[in-house]
Amino acid sequence: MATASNGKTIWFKGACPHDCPDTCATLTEVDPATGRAVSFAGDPDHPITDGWLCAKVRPYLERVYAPDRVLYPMRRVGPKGSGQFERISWDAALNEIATRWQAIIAEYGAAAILPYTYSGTLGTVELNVAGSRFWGRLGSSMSVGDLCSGATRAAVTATIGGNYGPDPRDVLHSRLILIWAHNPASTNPHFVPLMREAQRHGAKVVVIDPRRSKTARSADQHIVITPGTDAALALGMMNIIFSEELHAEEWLERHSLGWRELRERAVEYPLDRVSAITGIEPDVILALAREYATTKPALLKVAQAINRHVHGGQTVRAIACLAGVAGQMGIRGGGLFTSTSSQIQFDDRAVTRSDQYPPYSREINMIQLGANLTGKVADPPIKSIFIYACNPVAATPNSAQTVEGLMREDLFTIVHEQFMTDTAQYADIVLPAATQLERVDMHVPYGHLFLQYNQQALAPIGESISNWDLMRRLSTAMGFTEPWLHQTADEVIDEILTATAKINPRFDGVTLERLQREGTITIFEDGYVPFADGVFPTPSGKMELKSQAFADAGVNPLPDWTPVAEYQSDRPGGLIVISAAPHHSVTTSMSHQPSLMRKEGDPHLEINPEDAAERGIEHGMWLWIENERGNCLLRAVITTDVPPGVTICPKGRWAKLSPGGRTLNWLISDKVSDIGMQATFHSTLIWARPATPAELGTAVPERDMALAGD
Ligand SMILES: Nc1nc2c(c(=O)[nH]1)N[C@H]1C(S)=C(S)[C@@H](COP(=O)(O)OP(=O)(O)OC[C@H]3O[C@@H](n4cnc5c(=O)[nH]c(N)nc54)[C@H](O)[C@@H]3O)O[C@H]1N2
Ligand SMILES: Nc1nc2c(c(=O)[nH]1)N[C@H]1C(S)=C(S)[C@@H](COP(=O)(O)OP(=O)(O)OC[C@H]3O[C@@H](n4cnc5c(=O)[nH]c(N)nc54)[C@H](O)[C@@H]3O)O[C@H]1N2
Ligand code: SF4
Ligand SMILES: [Mo]
Repeated sequence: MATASNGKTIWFKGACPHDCPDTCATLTEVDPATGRAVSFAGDPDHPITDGWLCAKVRPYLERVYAPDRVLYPMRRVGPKGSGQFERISWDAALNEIATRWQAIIAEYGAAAILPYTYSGTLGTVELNVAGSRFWGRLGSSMSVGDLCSGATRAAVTATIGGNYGPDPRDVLHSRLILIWAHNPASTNPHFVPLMREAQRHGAKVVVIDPRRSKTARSADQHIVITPGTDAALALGMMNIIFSEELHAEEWLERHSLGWRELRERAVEYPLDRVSAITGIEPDVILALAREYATTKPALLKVAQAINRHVHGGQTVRAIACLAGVAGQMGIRGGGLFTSTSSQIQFDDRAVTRSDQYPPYSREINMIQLGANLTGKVADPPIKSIFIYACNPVAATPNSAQTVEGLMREDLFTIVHEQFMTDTAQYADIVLPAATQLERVDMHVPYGHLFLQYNQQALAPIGESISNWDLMRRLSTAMGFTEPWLHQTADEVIDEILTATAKINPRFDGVTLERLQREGTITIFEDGYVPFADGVFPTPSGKMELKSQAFADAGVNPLPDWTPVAEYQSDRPGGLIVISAAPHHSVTTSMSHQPSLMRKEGDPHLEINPEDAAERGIEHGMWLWIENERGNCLLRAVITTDVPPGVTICPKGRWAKLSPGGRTLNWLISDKVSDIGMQATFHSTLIWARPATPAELGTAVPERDMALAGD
């Protein structure tokens, strides 16, 4: 499997597992004498990775060999949350889990057990297979809802049939690139060189974002918009396009549903109204609408930020519809690019083996974890939670309630982790998790169209174990003997590829053996453009501008705009806070890695000089940030990168490494979006002022860490 190079070291092909659209192809160099990885790099032969990795993952070996990795099973010995653990054997850990679970099942049924996982890894085996088969067999409750992209998925599925995005390299054919609520310079880095090349060849790059992001800084035009008003902008643009007859009438007539009704809806968004809502000058909106409708091809690239609002579903729908109205769908270099994750679809039954067990006993909304653990869910109550590949204390809304729930004496909490995170701290049993170099997996990217394999480069370090191997061990401990609970990762991949080839001709000849040999497999031919034939995988086969799916869900079938209620607070002095992606970590993964956090600086709040002056805030000061849900301490970064009234607090800090022991997620509500059961992080208002000495107390240790931008 491995490629020998100079006889001394061996290279292994892998895939970056993190939640990032780039799914980079990696190369790990291992010294066979010691079995240690000695270098880690991007694959130069991969068309998107192009031989380089982002700043976050370049030091991956630091993570693999970190002195603070969790390497052995541990049992809590101190009070809950105290972080006091003793090492135990795997046999003891599995025995305790099986015994406790059997007792819970006997008294309450398996629905009292809740698996909780999210995006620590995006591998098919480690996320999707490990997240379904064992739990289905156990008959546990299942977490539903989404921290990331639920409203987007609901909106694009209703409109165009799924997450069908183009090959990112097709941006080289674009003449206009509209980057809407997206910061690829941090969050989709391998798209950026492609976009720059298009820009050098004359394409214009426009960024619509409340803040001057890294991406906005090098755009040709940055349009500053009031957060949560994007649906009004999209509808206003459609109104201009329709009224000036710049819409693609012939295409709409043949390939869409409901364009005349949408035209009526758009009339409700005249220029003056849209300008007042969005804070954008009328002539800027007018020029943008005309330019977008008349420049072909124009790529509309949107990520997840706008779906993390209370009306996220309608907002994404409005933007998606705009691409159809302007006649940009189905053309190379044009189209809508939210995600490519639906492009490569496996036979789902082969992944989950859902034909082998009854439907999950109960669905539990994962966004409201704290509420569910503290009584919202009662019949039966959640008696045990099994958390893996995620860090809900730091990444899920309403952290105070999450902690309250995890402190319950009668809750049996197991956390499978690589590090002693804010969440692992509250476990009764901690189990050691393998990293990507220590396991096999297969990856479907959400930002390009290649299928990737991840070879195992290293033996698991310490007594760590992959997610799927853990499910196999749990199956044995629970006495489950079905073969589909005991296959190796490669056997699982083989089964999935074989089953998929029978239903999807693109998988002809895509075998495990080929995947292992080549590492990266091309599933789509050069020149493939989604919807080039005007056919959409929606119920009508058309682009659904009027959506029955939304109507069925009790949401307006035509896109519309609704103000964010929380922004309309009667209490003066509120500031909108957006927890955008940090440059040096992926949410809370890596937020404890010293080399990366030195670059990220102290947990901070970017605030406009006007807002700072009004509140007596000086650059570098520690601030008391609060709202009715909670509070935390952040350092002030005064910058004109954010407009008055809007602040940025990069997401993903660890509470236990933050002064005061809390993060912004103590202030985030667990409300869900209009559709798609999505968390609404960005629909948040906060109040900020200098922290008093009493509030700071001893919270800020004697150190002077760098501040972002210093
Ligand atoms: N305030 C605010 N909060 C947010 C957001 C926001 O915009 N604002 N964004 C949200 C978004 S978009 C997302 S996707 C979520 C992400 O939230 P989470 O899914 O919780 O992801 P991470 O915070 O990256 O934590 C992943 C954890 O998994 C561990 N891990 C990695 N690989 C493995 C593995 O293979 N096995 C096991 N057992 N563990 C592993 C890592 O060490 C890490 O601690 O956060 C959300 N949180
Ligand atoms: N470096 C790094 N990369 C990551 C991640 C990370 O944490 N760090 N996280 C990964 C994950 S889990 C995800 S989901 C993706 C997210 O990828 P992105 O969505 O690109 O990242 P964000 O920073 O959340 O949001 C992008 C921009 O949207 C803007 N924005 C917020 N609200 C609004 C609004 O109402 N209107 C408009 N027009 N703009 C708005 C923000 O100011 C921000 O600049 O990135 C992935 N990649
Ligand atoms: S986080 Fe993204 S850009 Fe960085 S190595 Fe992983 S896939 Fe590539
Ligand atoms: Mo995400």
